[in-house]
Amino acid sequence: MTAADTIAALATAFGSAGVGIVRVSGPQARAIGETLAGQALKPRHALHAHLRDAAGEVLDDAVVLYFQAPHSYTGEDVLELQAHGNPALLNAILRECRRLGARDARPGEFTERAFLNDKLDLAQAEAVADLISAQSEAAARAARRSLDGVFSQRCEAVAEQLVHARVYVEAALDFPDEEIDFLAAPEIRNLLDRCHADLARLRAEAEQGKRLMDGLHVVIVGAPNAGKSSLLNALAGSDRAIVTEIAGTTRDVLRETVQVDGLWLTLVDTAGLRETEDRVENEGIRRARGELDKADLILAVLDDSQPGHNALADELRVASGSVLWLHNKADLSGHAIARETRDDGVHLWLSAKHGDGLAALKQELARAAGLGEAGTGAFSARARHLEALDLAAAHLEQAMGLCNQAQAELAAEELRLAHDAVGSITGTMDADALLGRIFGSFCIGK
Ligand SMILES: Nc1nc2c(ncn2[C@@H]2O[C@H](COP(=O)(O)OP(=O)(O)OP(=O)(O)O)[C@@H](O)[C@H]2O)c(=O)[nH]1
Ligand SMILES: [Mg+2]
Repeated sequence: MTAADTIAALATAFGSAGVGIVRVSGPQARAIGETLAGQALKPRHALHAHLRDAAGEVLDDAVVLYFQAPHSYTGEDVLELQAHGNPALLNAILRECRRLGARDARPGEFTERAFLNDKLDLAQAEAVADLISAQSEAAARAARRSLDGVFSQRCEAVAEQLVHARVYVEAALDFPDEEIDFLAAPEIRNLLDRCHADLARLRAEAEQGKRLMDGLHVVIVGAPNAGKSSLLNALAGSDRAIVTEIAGTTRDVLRETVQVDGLWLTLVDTAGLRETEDRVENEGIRRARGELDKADLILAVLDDSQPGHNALADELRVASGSVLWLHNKADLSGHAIARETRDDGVHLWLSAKHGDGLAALKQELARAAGLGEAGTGAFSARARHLEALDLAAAHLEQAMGLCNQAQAELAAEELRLAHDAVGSITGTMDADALLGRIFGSFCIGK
């Protein structure tokens, strides 16, 4: 399907650069290119030509590429003009494209056309935007995997199971006398159980993928003087926070965005938790506790040279994020740099001041952020996908209960809704309502 109108936009970032690319897609793309270049275009040939305006003035010399429908990014005729990366010049080329019949593309419109022409499904189209905006190599790789269809295939596998279940339950409707036997059969139970487990696994992986895209929100808490600010500085690789031997040095919440081994982390340093009469410090402590709920991961810092009751353990029992226990000042306590898994989570011994054990900490951070052991396997995902998977799981659970009660008609409806929810991720179902929301967040020219 080719749209009636032809769109044009700058495909490279706006600003001075060696090369700037104007992209054109639609039925007039070829004619526009041939007029500007003054010669015929062959598909997939790099033509070096002078681009001229209506008066015959040379705008620039450029490499002109023409991709014939459907073998192009959008599935339509596409023209790429690779000119010098000067904003004024590129604007002039765009003006000529408009004069020759193109209109300015809306944000994400090229990718929207690719979706409409079945070049990409919806999750892949979103992965294009995620790839462009990925803040780290790990995130970019995950987006690349989603763009390659890894996430979509996983969704389709679950959708396939739901189709089987639907067929089975709908068949039960056709044999009302045997409905109860149908729904109580082990086949359908096993099928629904398997589907439920697969959905849960996919949800967990998608959440990791989302975390990888968003970066990890890490909150550092602990008693005064435990070495929280020292830890922030060690991870940031520079003295961002004030460190002194005085307990109660940090009084406000300090946020630093740092990249650790290719991962983006928002590190939040907080005031040491303790009972105090100091009003300013108390406000800092109140804010520190407020940060806990927003954490993907809590770094609970203990002073290993000051053993005693771990008051932090009581404090963190209420917090939602997962906790990593850091026994700091191992250089003073003499404890070996080590890692232990205990009931309350992973414990690491380290020295923020001297940098010992930091490598192991970075590994734990990578794991928490969604990177596998070898840093592979993850795919990118978004909040929208998680919502859809949650919705699918809720409907599936309803259906499972209804099957147990031999309510075939209601179970069939719940399975349809679960199927719809999974389908909304790749856009095989109910896609139209989502288009505006998804493509509206793209940059123009993509
Ligand atoms: N020997 C040793 N000293 C450390 C280590 N980490 C921090 N310190 C020292 O402990 C003192 C307190 O460090 P900070 O990083 O300011 O501690 P904090 O937890 O931020 O303290 P508050 O902001 O007061 O809550 C400083 O004198 C640091 O140099 C460590 O691993 N080994
Ligand atoms: Mg501090």
